[in-house]
Amino acid sequence: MTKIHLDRAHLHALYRQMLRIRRFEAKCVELYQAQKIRGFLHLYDGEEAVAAGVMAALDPRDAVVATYREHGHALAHGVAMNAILAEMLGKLEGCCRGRGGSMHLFDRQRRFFGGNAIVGGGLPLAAGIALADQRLRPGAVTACFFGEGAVGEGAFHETMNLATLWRLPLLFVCENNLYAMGVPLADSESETDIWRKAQAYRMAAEPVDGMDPVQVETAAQRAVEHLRTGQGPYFLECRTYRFRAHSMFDTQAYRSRDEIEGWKQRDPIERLRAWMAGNHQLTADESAAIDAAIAAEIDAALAFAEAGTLESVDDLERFVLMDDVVQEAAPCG
Ligand SMILES: Cc1ncc(C[n+]2csc(CCOP(=O)(O)OP(=O)(O)O)c2C)c(N)n1
Repeated sequence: MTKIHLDRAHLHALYRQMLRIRRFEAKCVELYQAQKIRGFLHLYDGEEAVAAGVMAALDPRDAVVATYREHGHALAHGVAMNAILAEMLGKLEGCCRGRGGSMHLFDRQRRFFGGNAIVGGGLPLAAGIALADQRLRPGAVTACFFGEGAVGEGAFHETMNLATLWRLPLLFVCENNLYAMGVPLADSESETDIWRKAQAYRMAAEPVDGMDPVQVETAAQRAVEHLRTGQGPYFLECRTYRFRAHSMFDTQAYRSRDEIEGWKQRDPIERLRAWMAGNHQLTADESAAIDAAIAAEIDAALAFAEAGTLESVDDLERFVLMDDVVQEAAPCG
């Protein structure tokens, strides 16, 4: 049976990771409003328990594929905050030389394979990575995160089918936040218990409270044990909610203030903080120290990103042809 060690240090690590993501994104909002971050910006507020909980069950040999709402996944899988923020500011020092931006974070050495702007686009990629790992890195797992909006895509069903057929070490993590942009789940899906779709593909699957990092991690540990022992793919439907707009501009006419406020009562960060404080697991001093460490990390990342360089226009055609990529890319981690 899967057990996680809920000692003080582990609880603090889960809390710190979620808060780090939340505060990092709050800084991104400021930078966006100051027009230092351009383009789209999709925030993960409210959903942090999913990335923090799943990543706590993974280790560095494992691969991660995510969506355009992926700052938290990249941070939690070990991509450096410096490189992420520099990327978002379009600087050469960014994890994709400033060419990817917010939606396309990528770090081959950390095995973080995007950042994907196409809904459902990460799923077939994840299947390919899992297939390669099945042969080249036995025991490694690929975790693929996607929204419930992706489950109407053909690529979702094709990937599910092949994952079971080939017993791929692939962890499907559906982040069901109830809305695909402005479309409520019940208006687009005949089966709103998303995890049940996996049963049609004979895949192990379960729904999870995505507002609770401990429950997410426990389920993810169960899944990873199953995957590492070659028992085929696993599907987690993490039920969660985004507290903010889909992207930076969205009137949110599709949901009520009461609904948003109701979900905010279940804020994963605040709930864990209150539980730890009430159970002698977090003192005021410890909480202040976590706050200060996160603030210092963000300040340092911002200084690094702002001091970075914009790519020269002369380099515009580099990395367009495969020869440049092969010759100049860093060795695979
Ligand atoms: C193939 C494709 N179709 C449409 C879009 C436009 N689009 C961007 S985000 C989005 C909603 C996706 O919702 P969901 O998968 O639930 O993820 P969430 O944004 O809620 O995290 C859509 C339709 C797209 N990016 N790709």
